[in-house]
Amino acid sequence: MKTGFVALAGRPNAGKSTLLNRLVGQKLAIVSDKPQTTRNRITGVRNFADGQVVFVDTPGVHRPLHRLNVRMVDAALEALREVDVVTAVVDASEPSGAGDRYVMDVIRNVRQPRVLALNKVDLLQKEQLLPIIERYDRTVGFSDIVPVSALSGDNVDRLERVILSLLPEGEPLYPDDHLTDQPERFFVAELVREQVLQHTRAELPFASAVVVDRFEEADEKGILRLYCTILVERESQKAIVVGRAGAMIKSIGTAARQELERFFDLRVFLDLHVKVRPDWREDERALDELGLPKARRGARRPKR
Ligand SMILES: Nc1nc2c(ncn2[C@@H]2O[C@H](COP(=O)(O)OP(=O)(O)OP(=O)(O)O)[C@@H](O)[C@H]2O)c(=O)[nH]1
Ligand SMILES: [Mg+2]
Repeated sequence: MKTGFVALAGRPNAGKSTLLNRLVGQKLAIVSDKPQTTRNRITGVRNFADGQVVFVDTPGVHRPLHRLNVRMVDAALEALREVDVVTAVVDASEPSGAGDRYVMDVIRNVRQPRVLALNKVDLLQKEQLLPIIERYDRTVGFSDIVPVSALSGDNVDRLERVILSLLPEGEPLYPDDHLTDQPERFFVAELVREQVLQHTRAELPFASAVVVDRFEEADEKGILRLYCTILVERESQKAIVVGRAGAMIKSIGTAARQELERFFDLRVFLDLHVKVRPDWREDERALDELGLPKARRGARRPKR
């Protein structure tokens, strides 16, 4: 049996979370077309006939302008030190620039075997692919480079075989029904935040966060009751999230409730509030309360 931890790392918006969900076969990480969607490490376990892989989705590596983003990038860099195999995820449909070079400098310096998942190949012509593969092969050097589409699932099975071949031998780390390390509350907050991201534009997606105030287990009618607060930084942002006569918060709530019902396979009552917490992105205490990972410099790999 092969077993171990595999990080999915790369720039914001490369498709890491889409790939995690595809690899695990379940929606564990929220996805959006805006960068910096993922703020925490998210684990997802996949069992194969010949092994068990703990995939670790990470926040996109970018130049951090707020304390929130410092924590996000730290969490990603730390994950790279803890895993057995690093999978760099690149959006092959985007021209490579300074951000890409920065990430590749980080990847070049990891000690573990590294694989490149060239993602979004559904947006490319076949003949565009070869020069990209050659460039990464020449400039970074990978054990393997696998073109994939996380969206369609195309070639993801090949990526899985490559990753398994690079993992150490060992017994499974988790029982085979263990899917993730994140608690249920985490998924509640994330699924609500996903709808905030989908319904808003410009600064708002970056300036909002979700706190679960109360999580009431399903009652005898089978209804799960969830009470959440959406944090924003300014009154003007609150006005947008609430919307005219509450129209926006209502449609965020309806969409989030449907996602939550699918996730928990239960009927859900969802209560949403909007609260202004000025500059929460710079506020270490707020970030702690939101469960954003504290930088643990020099942390060791997870216990086995
Ligand atoms: N066409 C296409 N789009 C994709 C593919 N994979 C992801 N996307 C889209 O790319 C966008 C970003 O996807 P995410 O999975 O959120 O990207 P991420 O790397 O996790 O982003 P951060 O969490 O912000 O770092 C979404 O709109 C996805 O639907 C793919 O293979 N093909
Ligand atoms: Mg993500």
